[in-house]
Amino acid sequence: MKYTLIGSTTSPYVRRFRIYLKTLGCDFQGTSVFDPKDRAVLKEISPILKIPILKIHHTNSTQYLYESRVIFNYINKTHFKQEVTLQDENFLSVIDGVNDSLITLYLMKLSQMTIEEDKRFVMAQHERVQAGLTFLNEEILKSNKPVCDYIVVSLYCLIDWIKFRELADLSSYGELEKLYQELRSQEDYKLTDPRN
Ligand SMILES: N[C@@H](CCC(=O)N[C@@H](CS)C(=O)NCC(=O)O)C(=O)O
Repeated sequence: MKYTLIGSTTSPYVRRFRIYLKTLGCDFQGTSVFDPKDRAVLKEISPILKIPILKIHHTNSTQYLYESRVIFNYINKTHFKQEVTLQDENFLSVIDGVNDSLITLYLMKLSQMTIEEDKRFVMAQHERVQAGLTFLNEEILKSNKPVCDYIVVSLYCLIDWIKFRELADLSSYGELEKLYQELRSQEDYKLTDPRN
């Protein structure tokens, strides 16, 4: 099976798959959710206009798959067949929850909306980020690290994206920092650094 990953080089969700799909020889097609021309093309292939999108090249047809978790489940079931424990599932839900809230806050900032405001919606995002990062940090402290490769990659991409966009203060999450330092010299992470 041949695949093309569609996404941007700065998205933490897309970065996961640039790493996770590497051994499958997946092509990469760059796009930007902010560029009007790219958005028009994106709309043709995905009504939800979110990246990543996986293009699956079947023998006589192509198919597009949306949503990182769906893409992960499909790839793991089809190729890697790694066990995903219930603890891993929770890890991934928390990583995605924190990621989604930070993307929301980042998009608000780009839209010149204030994210320090005492509004319920904004406060809920900050609360989720803080509770989520605390959960991840404490689980790792208890040696409950994620087992499945994709989830480790997802966690690294989240931490590095927070640092890259300066979206949260990570100084009180020592275990996350330790994990980040342990992994950051790996070739795959260096090659997909969003700063390049
Ligand atoms: N639930 C989606 C989230 C992906 C996501 O939020 N991607 C961002 C880029 S990092 C995006 O496409 N944002 C555009 C938008 O929200 O309009 C997934 O897991 O794939």
